[in-house]
Amino acid sequence: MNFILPKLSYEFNELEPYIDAQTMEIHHDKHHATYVKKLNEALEKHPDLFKKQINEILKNIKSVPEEIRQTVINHGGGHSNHTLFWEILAKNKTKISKELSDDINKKFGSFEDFKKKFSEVSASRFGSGWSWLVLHNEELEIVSTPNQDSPLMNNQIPILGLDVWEHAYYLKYQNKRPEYIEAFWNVVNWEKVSENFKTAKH
Ligand code: MN3
Repeated sequence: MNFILPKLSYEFNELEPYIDAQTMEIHHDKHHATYVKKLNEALEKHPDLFKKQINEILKNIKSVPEEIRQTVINHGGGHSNHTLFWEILAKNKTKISKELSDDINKKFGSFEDFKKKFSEVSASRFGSGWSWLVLHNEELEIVSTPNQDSPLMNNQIPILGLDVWEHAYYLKYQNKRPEYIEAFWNVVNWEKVSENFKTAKH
């Protein structure tokens, strides 16, 4: 069973004006689709891996045959990262669970301090990559990965992720990554992030 491009649960234009429809369409239908296609092509050499979930493969990346490992890191990571990204975006789903809210306050001081630190990490990722809120050894952490590297390879469970590749924002924001990051906070699906946190905890 090949990996497939997941459908979005909202329309391309639904996150306007924060993330524009054209960016969403190209990002999902072209960029993400290409990661899925190249992942499938690579796994044809080792079809046993088709039986596994992509996140399981990434967690155990060292068990992936060396000849395809970097391709799986790039394209399997791309598939996993974008799948999470689409899910944690939405408009008007701002209700955060008490469990996550308490943990954020405990770890970062306040919700505003958390946002500030996450935004700084997102802005300072050099080149292409991602910023993440992860659960690592039962603790929340803000981390950043280059390219399409998945936090799962570092034994971290991603709860929230922000794509800071230029393809995620360049049409609307050009070189102004900080404006894209600021806009992102308006379209975070906190209900889904809370659910991710709960699943990761238990
Ligand atoms: Mn992307």
